[in-house]
Amino acid sequence: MLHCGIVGLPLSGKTTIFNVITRAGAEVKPYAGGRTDPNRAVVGVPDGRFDRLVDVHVPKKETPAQVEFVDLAGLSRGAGKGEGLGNAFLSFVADADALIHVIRCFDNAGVPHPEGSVDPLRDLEILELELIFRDLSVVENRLGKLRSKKKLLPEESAEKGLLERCLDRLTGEKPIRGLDMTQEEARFLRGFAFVTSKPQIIALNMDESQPGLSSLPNWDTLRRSIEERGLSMVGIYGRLEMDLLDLSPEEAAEFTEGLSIDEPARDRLISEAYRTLGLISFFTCGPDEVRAWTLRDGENAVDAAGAIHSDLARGFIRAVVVSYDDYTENGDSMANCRDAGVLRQEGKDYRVRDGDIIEIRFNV
Ligand SMILES: Nc1nc2c(ncn2[C@@H]2O[C@H](COP(=O)(O)OP(=O)(O)OP(=O)(O)O)[C@@H](O)[C@H]2O)c(=O)[nH]1
Ligand SMILES: [Mg+2]
Repeated sequence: MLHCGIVGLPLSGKTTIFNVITRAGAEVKPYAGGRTDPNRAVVGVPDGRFDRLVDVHVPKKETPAQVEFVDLAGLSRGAGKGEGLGNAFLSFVADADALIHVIRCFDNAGVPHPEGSVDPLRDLEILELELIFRDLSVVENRLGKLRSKKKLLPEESAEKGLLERCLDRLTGEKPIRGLDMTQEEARFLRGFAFVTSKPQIIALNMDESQPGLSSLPNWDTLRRSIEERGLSMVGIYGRLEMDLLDLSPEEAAEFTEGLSIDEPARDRLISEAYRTLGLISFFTCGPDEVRAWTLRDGENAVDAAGAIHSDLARGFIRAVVVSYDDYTENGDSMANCRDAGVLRQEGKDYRVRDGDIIEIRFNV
């Protein structure tokens, strides 16, 4: 299963936000511990379309799409150069498919800030630089090997050219993420598990005393820096939302009065993570089970069949497909959809779209 790693400086609220997302109840401490083993939990992806399909079909079993979240230990200055426990932490980061970068915006005298003061933009840059240093050491290592060879094979010269472009970006203190490259080059680079090429979401962890993102000091500069990096961001009241998990909706409403919480940050973060991971959902519906299945955006009807069962991919004949909107507009019934002419018979190469409702015809 694809997973999203939660990264950030020590004591930025990573475990708190992990608990908000996963309701796992992991231990939250006011002082950074030397822990390296990450907390992990799988969560159902909130999806109004799925909830509606469950309401309509009242199935015996309901299975939402799932993503795993991993709460990593804090990364400190110097981690990217292998100092302290840097290497151990960074190998967990390298394993993740996408990152949620938690940045501390809350002030809390009881929780020391590793840099001595609250400054979100500085913290963003520190972590980014550590990740850049880590990738730089991977690139330099490999380039060193290629450069010491007397004669390079054609594919090795191509690799050298590509890595030199990565080197240029990294020495310019830019992440590999923004490098202009072909799909083939991107696929090749995946083998290096570069941490600065991973999709990233910025989670700004605020305090109840901060009524919204725009109340943060230097908000305009911070927003511009995040936008320039092409990253999406979510504001979250980490500690407050963790405390809300134990309350009834009425009690929670009282607590959140005056704060800019329209939708819980939990749902937004999970949906954003799902999208950032490049995932889409298709649905299967029946009296036994309503289920959301996960594909990578771009996968086809046979991949959809294979997600359900390898037999369905092996004996694939065709997929019977209707979009979510057409389905709901036609009484949530495949038969009605057929009569209305919105049901489609699709072959192996059909590129599945987010929200498709699918039945696989197969023969084994
Ligand atoms: N005031 C306030 N305190 C918070 C907030 N989020 C987290 N904290 C506190 O900050 C401390 C550290 O929180 P954690 O979630 O453990 O932080 P962490 O980033 O996981 O820390 P390490 O894993 O040790 O690096 C705890 O005492 C939290 O209660 C917040 O939004 N506001
Ligand atoms: Mg933690």
